[in-house]
Amino acid sequence: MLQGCIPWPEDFARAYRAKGYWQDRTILQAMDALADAAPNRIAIVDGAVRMTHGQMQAGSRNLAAHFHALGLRAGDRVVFQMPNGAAFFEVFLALLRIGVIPVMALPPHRETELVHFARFGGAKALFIPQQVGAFDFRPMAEAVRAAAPTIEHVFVEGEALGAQLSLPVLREAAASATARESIAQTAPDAGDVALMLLSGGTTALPKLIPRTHNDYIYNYTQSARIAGFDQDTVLLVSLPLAHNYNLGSPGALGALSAGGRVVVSPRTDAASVFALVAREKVTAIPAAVPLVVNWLNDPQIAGYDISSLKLVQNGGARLSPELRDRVRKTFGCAFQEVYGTAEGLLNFTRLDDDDDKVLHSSGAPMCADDEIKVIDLGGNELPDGEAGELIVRGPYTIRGYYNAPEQNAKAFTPDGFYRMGDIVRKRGRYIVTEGRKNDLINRGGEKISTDEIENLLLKHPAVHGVALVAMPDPVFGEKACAFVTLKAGAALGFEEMKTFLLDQKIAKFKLPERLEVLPEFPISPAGKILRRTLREMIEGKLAAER
Ligand code: DBH
Repeated sequence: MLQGCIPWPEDFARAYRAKGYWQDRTILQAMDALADAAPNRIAIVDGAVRMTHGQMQAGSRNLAAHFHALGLRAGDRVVFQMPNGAAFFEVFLALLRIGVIPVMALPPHRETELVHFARFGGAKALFIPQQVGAFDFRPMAEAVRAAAPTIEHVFVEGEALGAQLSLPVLREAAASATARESIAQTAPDAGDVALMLLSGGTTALPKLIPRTHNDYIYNYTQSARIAGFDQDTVLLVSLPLAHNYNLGSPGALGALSAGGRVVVSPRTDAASVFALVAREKVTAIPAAVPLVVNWLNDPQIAGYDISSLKLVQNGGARLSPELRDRVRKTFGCAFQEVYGTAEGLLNFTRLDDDDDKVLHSSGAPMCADDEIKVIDLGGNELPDGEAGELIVRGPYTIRGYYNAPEQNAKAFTPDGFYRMGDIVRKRGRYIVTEGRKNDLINRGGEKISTDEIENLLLKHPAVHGVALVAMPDPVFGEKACAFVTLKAGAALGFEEMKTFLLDQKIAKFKLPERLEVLPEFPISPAGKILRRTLREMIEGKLAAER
């Protein structure tokens, strides 16, 4: 395994193989098998492009030969910031073909993050879009190259600047016979690192998560089984493909592995998404809280035939029971809550679960050998029903971040459990999330679950979105401050909020002691609300008022 990565202990690896979770196949072998079996089957629909498995295979072979001729070798890392689209898959497979490890950056990442990934990963190349919206990535790439001298090549999905290389130009040029020969010799091992995902931490720069072929294939094939994917699956992806949720939980790779296809939506608004659902007969959509809220409140949906839709999933942050039920009724499909992490563990509500589980839980682990425990601050395991931190070990949960011994000492227990950082309760194998470990507000000893109050505030007719954060207080240490966004034309005052919450019969100490109305939330590249930014905002405001 790549130096700087922590493998599973031998006895665990043996057991995971014996139980069939690890099949000693690479992602590339799995994708090539699909292409060999059905070269004319459509894999990716991206605007007017309908790319078959055969085309994707041939295109990725040619690009792999070019990359190899340019000096990229097995075990090298590259920063991969490809935009959502057909080219994303072709380039991704080309890299896997020669054992090059893509570090999966997200489209909103900019110079600071990319320099961090490039330096930290010792990256040899950078893959970027030419332009997204008004932003030209090419000058930024030069700044990254200047700050991270390991970068030898910048590949642009579009026109190249200066010494940069244009992917469309490479695509058009047939690689030399020698280059093609040499890539036929490179066969990565299934125990090797296939890709690196980014940790979702919103409090620091992301850490790199090495995922092996063995564990990641299990990740997307098992989650595809649990989502009921098959060869008729048409998955619409509108969120970043580089994110574990959309890539492999089950996401695009899960849909392809089941024999289905992926439709890429360039936009997330209801009209764009549902027009594509109607046109492409989409059966499944991985969604997230802000999208669900917008779609449910958009009257345009009524104008589209979305009868093909069988499943809408929610991942990234918990969706309230009310909205889960509205998804089922409004879209006429099943709902699945996905609670997972790029570090590994994935929990799903099952398609045949009763309403109590589908509406109120965060699902159960997808693997019988996901060892989950809920622990207290002293590390002691808690009984069912008690709230504590979730920790996990299993066949697709990493044992350590890449090159990060100090963070690993904090993020993993000595016996190899990954600390999820979430406060949860267990009900048998089912998990109910309560909030982040650090999102609990401690008001002079009284703990306030941000999730609980947020869900209550979401019921207010004026409220569109809400985030409860801790604000410093000289007496209590911390108090709760409610940041909200409002529905168009609506208003909400502090007293009205308090009365509304008190009417829900909750303990008074849980009441937010300040209300801040925002036009929109600051969000991370993965679409999560940046609570740390909100905390800094309120700290700044309080300091200015003193
Ligand atoms: O929040 C996440 O990071 C996440 C959520 C659902 C995730 O990584 C996943 C599924 O794979």
